[in-house]
Amino acid sequence: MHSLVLVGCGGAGVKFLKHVRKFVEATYFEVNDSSQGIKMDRRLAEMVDSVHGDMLSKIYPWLKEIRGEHVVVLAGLGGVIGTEASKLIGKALGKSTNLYGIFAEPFSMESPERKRRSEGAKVAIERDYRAVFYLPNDPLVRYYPNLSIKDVLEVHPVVIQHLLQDFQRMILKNSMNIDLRGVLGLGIGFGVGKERIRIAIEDALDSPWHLGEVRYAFISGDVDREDVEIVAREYGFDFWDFYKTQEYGERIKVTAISK
Ligand SMILES: Nc1nc2c(ncn2[C@@H]2O[C@H](COP(=O)(O)OP(=O)(O)OP(=O)(O)O)[C@@H](O)[C@H]2O)c(=O)[nH]1
Ligand SMILES: [Mg+2]
Repeated sequence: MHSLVLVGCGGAGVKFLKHVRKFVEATYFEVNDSSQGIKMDRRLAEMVDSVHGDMLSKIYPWLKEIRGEHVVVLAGLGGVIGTEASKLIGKALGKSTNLYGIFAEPFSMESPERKRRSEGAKVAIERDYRAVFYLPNDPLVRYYPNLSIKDVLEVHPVVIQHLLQDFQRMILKNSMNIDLRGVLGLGIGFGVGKERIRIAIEDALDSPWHLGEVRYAFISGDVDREDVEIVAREYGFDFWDFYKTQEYGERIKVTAISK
């Protein structure tokens, strides 16, 4: 298994990390303005844009602790700490590390300031990260009209958990077969019943977070690879893989990645 380093930045990032911890074995770092984990002073967070080169590790000495073959940063964009820490990690580690990001984007009903900060950060993030998944909050409200905002906020941690499980089990080891670069779209799906493989694929295709075309599918569950192959072949994915596990019970899980 590939070793992962997971970094949760800001309130949302730390929250996502707390959930993922129960499911994914990795080295964990929390970066926030609270006393737990790495403490990032708000004042120092606000000056990220003006610090460069050797000064980075002088002003933010904790950057040196974050090292690994594959580093994944989790955050919600739009606030100060999570946004600035994500940019900072990109600037400091992007050239030397396989750096991936999974970012929630703020609701448009939040302040325009948050939107501005989020949009500005995306430019820097896309320059410095190898691959990025944006999971905007807005489409979830349209997608799940019956969920309260509180419940909508709980979708992200679970989706991120599932993506990271597959990252470790199937995605990283197939990095020769998939083009894991740039801005990527995502869908997670589940299926039960007789047609559960197909239902899970359709569910993963039907996501508010896809972009372009769905290129890759990662399928897991308690079935035989041959049965998966029959269905997966019909969809003409550029690449797909299967991981046999009993942990989802009778459910089949599919992670679809688009580009
Ligand atoms: N989907 C989802 N989004 C969240 C959640 N919590 C926060 N966000 C989003 O993430 C953005 C950043 O929020 P935080 O992570 O709390 O902000 P921060 O990085 O701690 O920065 P400060 O506001 O300066 O404390 C918010 O504007 C929300 O849109 C969550 O639980 N789920
Ligand atoms: Mg905060």
